[in-house]
Amino acid sequence: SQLLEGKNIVVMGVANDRSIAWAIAQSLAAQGARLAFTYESERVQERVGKLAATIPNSILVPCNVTVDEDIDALAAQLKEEFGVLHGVVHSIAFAKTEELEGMYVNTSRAGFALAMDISAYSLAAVSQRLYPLMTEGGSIMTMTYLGAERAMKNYNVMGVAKAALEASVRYLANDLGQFNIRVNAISAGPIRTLAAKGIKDFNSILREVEEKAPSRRTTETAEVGDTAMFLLSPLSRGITGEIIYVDGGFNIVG
Ligand code: 0WD
Repeated sequence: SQLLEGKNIVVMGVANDRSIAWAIAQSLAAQGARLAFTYESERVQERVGKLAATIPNSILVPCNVTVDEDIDALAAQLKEEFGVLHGVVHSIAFAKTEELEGMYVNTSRAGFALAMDISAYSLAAVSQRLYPLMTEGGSIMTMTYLGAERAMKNYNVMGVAKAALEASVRYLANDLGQFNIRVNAISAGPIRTLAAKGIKDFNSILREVEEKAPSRRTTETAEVGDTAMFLLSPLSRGITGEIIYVDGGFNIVG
């Protein structure tokens, strides 16, 4: 039998077929989940729509997480289509490319605010409006990176935003536990995606992982997908407020 049969899950952050959210969607669909995909803007609607169309029974909803009305509309549409919601996949981040190189000390006020808004606050904004639909309990998960804990070259303001995101995971987990809703994050090793393109010198980051990680190779999106599936499934029912590493063990070495 399938682990997510009868479960309704919203997947936020598919940009293309290399997106981590897309691999997560594959793992969830393989276990029988019914999926809703959100897309940021008309810019990506067609691309995300084509991908969503390959997953039977899925729906497609617009949602720019910087716009409260969009998240309100998402909640209303999910209530109408699904009735009950069981899971949320938050796989969204953004910072201006000029903030992702050079010294963090040069971060602008506007760049800081934007990175924080899209990459950290959005998890709270989405959880706030969607947890009332999770009347049978559920699981919320997000994506983070080691740059939250360590000052890593070029990651800069995104590292600060991820630190806020990880703290947010703990506060949300504490708030929502009473409703049988768990909140966790996956800290993934570096993966070549659209978002990674914004980070300067990404190739050398991948090379360092191949040299130093216990696994001696880089992380694959499918590995993140399967761990996300575990976090969305009852198998992880004892886990909340946690950051789980899917990085081939890189975080345990130098
Ligand atoms: O190495 C990596 N790729 C890692 C990524 C390692 C560890 C963590 N992560 C995180 C990212 O920080 C992000 O939180 O995983 C998450 C997903 O990132 P991804 O799959 O690597 O990147 P991508 O395929 O670009 O998906 C991120 C998407 C955006 O894509 P673009 O490239 O168009 O900015 O986040 C979405 C958008 O689809 N997004 C938004 N969605 C709604 N509203 C918004 C927004 N305002 N802004 C960005």
